[in-house]
Amino acid sequence: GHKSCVLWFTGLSGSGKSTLANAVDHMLFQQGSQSYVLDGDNVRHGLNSDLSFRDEDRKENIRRIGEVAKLFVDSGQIVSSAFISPFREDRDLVRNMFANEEFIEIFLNCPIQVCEDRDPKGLYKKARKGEILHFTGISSPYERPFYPEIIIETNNLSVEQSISKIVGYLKDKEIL
Ligand code: GGZ
Repeated sequence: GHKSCVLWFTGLSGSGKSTLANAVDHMLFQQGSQSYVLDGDNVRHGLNSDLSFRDEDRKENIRRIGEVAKLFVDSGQIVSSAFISPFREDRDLVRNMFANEEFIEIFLNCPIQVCEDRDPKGLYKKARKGEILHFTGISSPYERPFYPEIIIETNNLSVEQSISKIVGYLKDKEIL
């Protein structure tokens, strides 16, 4: 058994949000917990396909994701959400949709140079050339959280170590 909650991953493109969200999801499945991942693949391309990367659209993106996460939490699941969610105000708006213990903000703290070196989709390169506008960290801001529940330095920790840190937190809070 487990308590339902949101694991709200936030960080730059290439900081490891999708990788960790999927790894946590897999681990939760293995140990019999109900869980689900919300990420660009299933939300940005579907429900939010009308939204761009302008500030106002990112705000609406995050608001809708918060509402969807709430539905999943109400249905008893552990939701892992993997979006840049660059604005503090928008993340706090989502935080306030939930009870205190239900919203767990996980800041993937990774230097932009490291994300840019990884550049799995070549997006940083395009952004530097001005081929992608409003790119987070280059031509659009990222506001780091002041008080995240968990901070993970993804350039210093392996996926396994990162998962252990998250699981440790969840057990500590008696969510798992
Ligand atoms: C940032 C962008 C942009 C711009 C496309 N800025 O690394 P990715 O490719 O797979 O993840 C990024 C994803 C960001 O979408 P989010 O919904 O997470 O952003 S937000 O929370 O700010 O609404 C990146 C790709 O989309 N991408 N254009 N301009 N990332």
